[in-house]
Amino acid sequence: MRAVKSQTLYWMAITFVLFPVLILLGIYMRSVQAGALPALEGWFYPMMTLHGVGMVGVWYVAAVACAANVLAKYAAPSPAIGRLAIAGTVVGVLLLLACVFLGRFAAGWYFLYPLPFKGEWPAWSAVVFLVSLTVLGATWLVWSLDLLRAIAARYSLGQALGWHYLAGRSDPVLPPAVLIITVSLIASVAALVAGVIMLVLFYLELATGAPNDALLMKNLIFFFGHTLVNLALYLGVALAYEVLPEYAGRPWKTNKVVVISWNAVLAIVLVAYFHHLYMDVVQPGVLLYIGQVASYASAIPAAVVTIFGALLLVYRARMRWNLASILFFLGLAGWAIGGVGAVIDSTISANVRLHNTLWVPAHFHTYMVAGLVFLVVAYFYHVCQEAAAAPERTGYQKLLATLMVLGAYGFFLMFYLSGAYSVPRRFAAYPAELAHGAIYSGIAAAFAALFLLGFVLYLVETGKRWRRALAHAS
Ligand code: HEM
Ligand SMILES: [Cu+2]
Repeated sequence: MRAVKSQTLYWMAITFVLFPVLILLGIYMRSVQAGALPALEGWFYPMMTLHGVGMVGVWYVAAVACAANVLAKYAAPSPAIGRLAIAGTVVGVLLLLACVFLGRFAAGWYFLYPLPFKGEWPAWSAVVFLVSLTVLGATWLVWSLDLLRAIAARYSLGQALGWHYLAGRSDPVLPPAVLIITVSLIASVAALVAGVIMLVLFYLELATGAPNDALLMKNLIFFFGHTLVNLALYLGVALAYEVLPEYAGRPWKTNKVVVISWNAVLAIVLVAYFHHLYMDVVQPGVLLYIGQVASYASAIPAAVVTIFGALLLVYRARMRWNLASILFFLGLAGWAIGGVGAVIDSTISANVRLHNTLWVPAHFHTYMVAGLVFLVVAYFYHVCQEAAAAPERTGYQKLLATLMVLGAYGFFLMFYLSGAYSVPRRFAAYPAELAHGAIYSGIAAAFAALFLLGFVLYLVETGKRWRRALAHAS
């Protein structure tokens, strides 16, 4: 338990270093798109790739690390596997940096087949990229399996999924966070196994020269990518279930509705990815309809049940508002707001217009930045503050939260407006017909800088407590 606690502090340090760097890459991209950095335009696509893979990876591991820390209260994750996860992640990140900076690898965060083999970058950089993902994927698979093992040592599968609640029993007591973490880790294993299969197919093609089936590869990559990103968010939500009650002074317990909805999530999350293939006319049509229905359905159990649950928890409660509870609340809101953007985009008749416009980054940045990031940094602060018990400066905390919210939503709004006015995503420079795209980019860069300022203030507030927590832990 102690080892997992100090590992959580190391994961925080990794996140605190990488996130600001990756934000700077985002600001750099918006500046290039605004036409402000013509000399550096050639780096746009390698940096877009690094930003995308880096952000998704950082926030996935940060969320799993928080989940492991929660689990350590109820079960016994292996400290050795925890160390392996840190080491494997560091090696994977170094390989990623090498292929992007030395090889200018630039196939984007989901490196759609066969692009890695067709770009202007040297062949070795594509191989290093695939090896980097293999190291990361294999490490995270082992980590997820160990956390599931720890859960299985304490609960049977049926109990961990809360099925005894459906029969009217509540013994053993299952905290909702453990239920959600179980669901997410099962999805994580499925996603990572699909990722490993896809990587093996890439290697086979490298070895034999025989081409792969592009449609199969696209299904595998989105099953992997969609599922991984989704479950990272669910892990963030699990943290809110675990911690928000402490600030509300009321319990947030597992009940039948919670059990049914999170079991449904497990089924739905695995088929919603079809919404990434609406433009692939060779994909059997029925799967696309399943994708639309599943995308809608996924909003009900998770979001509606959780959001109503959270509102009931807070309603007329004697809330203790500090940086943690504020960010948890904002994080749930951002998750729901981004979800609305996602449901619009997953509607086939709307997707025909919005596909590959900046609407796509608009909605996923909303639930990643204002959802997942807020939830995780809320938890980080909570853990550090618990250990350090330092006096809290409410005014300062409200100020930095305000800066982060204003910066984030201003930045999202520019993406949404661009998407609504048909500006495509992944354009380093906008042609004259899309001159409005460049204007939105410049405004977005300024808002993103505001967000970064807020985050730096957060780091000052949390960093002090982090140091004290580290001193206690060692
Ligand atoms: C908070 C500051 C952030 C800024 C300023 C930022 C900025 C950007 C920009 C400008 C793009 C390129 C959009 C385009 O023209 O297609 C982008 C893409 C992307 N971002 Fe972010 N972002 C931020 C945070 C995040 C976070 C927290 C995540 C995930 C957890 C994330 C994941 C991605 C992904 C996956 C892409 C797509 C890359 C691709 O198309 O291959 N970003 N971001
Ligand atoms: Cu998706």
